[in-house]
Amino acid sequence: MQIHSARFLTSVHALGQLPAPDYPEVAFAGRSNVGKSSLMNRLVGRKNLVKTSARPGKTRGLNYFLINETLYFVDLPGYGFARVSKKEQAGWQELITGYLLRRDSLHLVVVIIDLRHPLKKMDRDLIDWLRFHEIRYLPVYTKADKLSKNKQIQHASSLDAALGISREDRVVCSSVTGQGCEELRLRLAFDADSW
Ligand SMILES: Nc1nc2c(ncn2[C@@H]2O[C@H](COP(=O)(O)OP(=O)(O)O)[C@@H](O)[C@H]2O)c(=O)[nH]1
Ligand SMILES: [Mg+2]
Repeated sequence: MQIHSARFLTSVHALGQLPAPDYPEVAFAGRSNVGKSSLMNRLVGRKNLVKTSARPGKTRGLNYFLINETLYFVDLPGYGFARVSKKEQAGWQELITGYLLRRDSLHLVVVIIDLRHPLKKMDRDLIDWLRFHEIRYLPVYTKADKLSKNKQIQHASSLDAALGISREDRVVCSSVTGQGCEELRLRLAFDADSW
């Protein structure tokens, strides 16, 4: 998939505010600070389309980006951020699960996971939940540039084992070097062909 245009459309804070389902959607999910915004920027080749931040947990709504005038990228609020009240967490939990369960135009959830660490409970919970509800997802292991090539291979196979998947089922990438980003674009394009 060659991305030649990308623009911010809207920020959704309630299911009633979702845009008309005119285009297929790829949602991006991951723990706060995992590098979700950076990866989306890298994918679309724009430095700051999606705001990145050293302060985790800032994105609260579902942020819609229109790609090539034919596809939506949806930036989901990062999970696992402790400094948010329980009530507020429950609020966006409801928004996100409602979105993931009911959005018919949602074609794929890209689940971004930090390659440096063993699988976290929240990542496992999300993937178990997506499997249970038969929602298509693609794990992407990011921040690969922080590890040597050998460690990248080791860590990626541990994550594969923890998730019970094989190497064809995921992508290893880095938003800093761009490693894996072309493969990811191809995977999205490959998926788009079947939409
Ligand atoms: N080394 C490295 N740092 C990254 C990478 N992706 C994101 N970061 C850094 O991780 C922090 C969080 O990134 P951000 O994209 O805002 O994460 P988000 O909260 O998941 O959207 C920022 O300081 C980024 O510069 C990556 O692939 N490699
Ligand atoms: Mg972000």
